[in-house]
Amino acid sequence: SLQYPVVVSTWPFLEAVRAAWNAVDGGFSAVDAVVEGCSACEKLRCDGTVGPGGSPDENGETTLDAMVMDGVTMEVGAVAAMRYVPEGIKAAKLVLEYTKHTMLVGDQASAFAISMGLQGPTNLSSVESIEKWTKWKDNSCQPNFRKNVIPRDSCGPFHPNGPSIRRCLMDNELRPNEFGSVNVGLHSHDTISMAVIDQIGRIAVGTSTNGATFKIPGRVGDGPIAGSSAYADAEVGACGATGDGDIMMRFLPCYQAVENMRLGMEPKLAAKDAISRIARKYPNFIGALFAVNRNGTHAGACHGWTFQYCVRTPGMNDVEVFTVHPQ
Ligand code: SD4
Repeated sequence: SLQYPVVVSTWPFLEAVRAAWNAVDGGFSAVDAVVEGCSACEKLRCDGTVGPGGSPDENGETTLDAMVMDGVTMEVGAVAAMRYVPEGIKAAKLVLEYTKHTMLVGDQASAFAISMGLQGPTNLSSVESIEKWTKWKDNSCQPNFRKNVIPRDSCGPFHPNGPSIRRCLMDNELRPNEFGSVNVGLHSHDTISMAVIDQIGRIAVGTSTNGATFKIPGRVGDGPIAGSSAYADAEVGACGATGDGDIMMRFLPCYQAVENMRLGMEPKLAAKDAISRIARKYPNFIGALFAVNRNGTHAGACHGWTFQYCVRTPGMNDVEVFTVHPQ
């Protein structure tokens, strides 16, 4: 039997799911409910890694990556490395709704969002983000390189206006993993990726994140990439992902999971297969995803950490949290 509407989100972002649920239960479209849900997370600064004031880059600056996708029309709107505008998912929605483009980046994304009426320019730093960055640069500051041959001896030297930062670990102090890559800052929860099936079966997905903590300024992860952090096709279902976007975006895991379901796999197997394809090449990667089919059946899969996602369906009194262990 059909279980509409449905809201699914990465991590126990209960308030975000409640906001999306109230919207979709009140008759909002799947796309609009996704925007409501992700906006709630941005306002609450979920986990300190979504929205303004969250995780900073090497220069101590907070930026936003966000994306929204309509699984009926397959339209996508995304913003990447956006500065000075606190509402990432609303900016993404403006790209989807009012332009013929799919993604805008950097300061031009901010300029577009402000020109379309969003609040800004405002500084996206917070007391917490500055403190996080200060601790990092004074202690564990580690360059985001995977080889020891880069002629770069401090964090953030490519940013002309960047603060001058003390020297990071010496090259020979880098601790590459067995694949030669140095892990970037990944905290336990970093991205909201949300899927909504509305009352008439339309499906949409959205994501919002500050991206990888202490990234090289300009780095864009999986967050704004359709098919990677999230994907929706109303004929099939949807997927949302979280984790090491630098690795995950090489595999388009959410596209894979949705295509797996199209070929007949249940959400559980579809999700597991999408994760396994990454793990076979990168046994140390950290990531997770949920998959939900158009009937509202949902499942999760993860690698390298324990994952939680949360769901609200008509049969539930409130949001329920599901825990998934590495396979
Ligand atoms: C990124 N995927 O930018 C995000 C970070 C994340 O859980 O989801 N961490 O790589």
